[in-house]
Amino acid sequence: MTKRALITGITGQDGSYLAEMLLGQGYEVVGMVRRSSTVNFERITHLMDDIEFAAGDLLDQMSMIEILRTHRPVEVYNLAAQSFVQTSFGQPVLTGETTALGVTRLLDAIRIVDDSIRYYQASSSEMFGKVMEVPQTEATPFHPRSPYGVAKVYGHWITVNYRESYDLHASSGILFNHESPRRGLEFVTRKITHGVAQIALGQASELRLGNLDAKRDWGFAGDYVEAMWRMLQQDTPDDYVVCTGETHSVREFCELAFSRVGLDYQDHVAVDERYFRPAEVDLLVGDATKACEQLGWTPRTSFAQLVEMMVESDLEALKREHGA
Ligand code: NAP
Ligand code: F7E
Repeated sequence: MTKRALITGITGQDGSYLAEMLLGQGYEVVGMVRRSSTVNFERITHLMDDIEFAAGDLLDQMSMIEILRTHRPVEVYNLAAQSFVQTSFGQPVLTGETTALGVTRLLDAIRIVDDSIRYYQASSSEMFGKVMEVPQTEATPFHPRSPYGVAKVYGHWITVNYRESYDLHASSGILFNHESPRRGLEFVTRKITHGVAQIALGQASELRLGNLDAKRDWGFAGDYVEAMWRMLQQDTPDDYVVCTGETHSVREFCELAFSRVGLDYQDHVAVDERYFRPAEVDLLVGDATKACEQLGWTPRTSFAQLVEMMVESDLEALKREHGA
């Protein structure tokens, strides 16, 4: 029988890769989208004929109850969030409403409409924040460093709570940073690769960044959505760290990205305090042993391959745009 999955956040980076993967497996995919004054479907243009869209918002519980009643999914992937850490300092209440309370609204909608639905929560390595141990595992205590991180801790624990209170098949993936050519331009990796492409093509000369010493465990989003799906195929719901186990600084990312086009990052990168955060997460590096052993999941894309893929994609896109 064909399985139907609901994805919230389908217009986002991960939503687009997950939709592709599920459609490839024969799923019917329903994507929840919120109203906006302009269309925002760039990442899923190639899937428009295959996805069914449903209007809803994490801020509006009735809209989600209605979607569940109408579309009757067997799996729900909650990827929607205010996901940019920097913005969460400027809009902490909106971030809490969406990224924290939005999770309760959706879990409650599931409990009311059909408690047999399997649920995936997009938890985050930002919950580890000021890290209590290296590397971070499912057992590492949380110490978030931003309103976004705090909201994700709430979303994580309410998912655990609904699993324990109402026996929901609800799992959390504690995903470390994952990137792709579809990453939003405000995130550091894409900002760098887009900037490198502009500089290489003579469209810019400088790239202004914040803290170059922050270290992240960066993987490829296309690999990570597979882990989400695997979690919901388990008999028992659980929480899993998903990461590469390698960490690199923003500076290293710059070095490699600029070197792909034969340039030295030191000639083009300027540090700009506007991009510093009130509290920083200095180092993230995870241990995905549990996901590897229980889900049979491992990342396939290396750091160097990821950087190359993103630089190449931005170069191609800018050349197309400018008719080169
Ligand atoms: P993203 O590109 O920023 O996408 C976020 C999605 O959420 C978009 O589709 C956005 O819709 C939607 N959204 C925002 N507010 C909403 C609301 N009130 N109601 C309904 N939809 C709303 O994020 P991503 O990188 O794909 O990440 C997916 C999820 O994983 C997020 O929950 C993120 O916090 C989490 N996460 C990401 C990473 C990572 O490294 N990428 C790591 C750990 C966890 P619009 O297009 O309309 O704005
Ligand atoms: O920053 C530093 C910045 O914004 C990474 C989200 O997907 O992953 C993401 O959150 C690091 C930080 O991602 C700039 O200070 C330096 O230390 O790319 P980012 P993030 O904050 O790690 C987690 C796992 C999520 O869950 C989030 O949703 O890079 N950095 N200079 C900069 N960052 C940005 N954005 N811009 C700069 O110019």
